[in-house]
Amino acid sequence: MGAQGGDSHGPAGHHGMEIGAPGKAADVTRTIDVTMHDNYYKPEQITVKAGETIRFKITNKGEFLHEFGLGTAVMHKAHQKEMMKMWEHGMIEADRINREKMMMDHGDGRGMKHDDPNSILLEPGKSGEVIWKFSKPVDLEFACNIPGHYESGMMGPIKFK
Ligand SMILES: [Cu+2]
Repeated sequence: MGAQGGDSHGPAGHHGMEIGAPGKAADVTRTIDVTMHDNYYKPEQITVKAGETIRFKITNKGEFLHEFGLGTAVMHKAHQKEMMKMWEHGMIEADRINREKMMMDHGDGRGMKHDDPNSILLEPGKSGEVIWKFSKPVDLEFACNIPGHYESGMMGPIKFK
């Protein structure tokens, strides 16, 4: 899939401050359990307050590899392109992370390791957590950017109270 690149994004690609920041465990005021299935989440939407730090406890109850990522629709779109590359390189497969390939240098100098603090990638049966401090209200979504999953509905809105 080679959509035309080089569009009108402009130089500033970092939305970090808008969407909040990685949270500290000591600041967590609330835990939200999220389960991942093929291909949807429970709950279907999440409500937060500006300024609160939440621990998302994520469990993959599906049979496929899934991601829980926080971001704007634009960020998810960009991440989907990265995930497609990881898929093409065999770094991620339908039901597993290929750690050997994940560790290999793909020659483009920028490791494609999946280690963003706003996202977690989990194999079937695995659990993990993302701790996030939300700042101001923005249009946020939690989403799975594994090829085909977002399109099939594996995403939900984060609403601000
Ligand atoms: Cu998924």
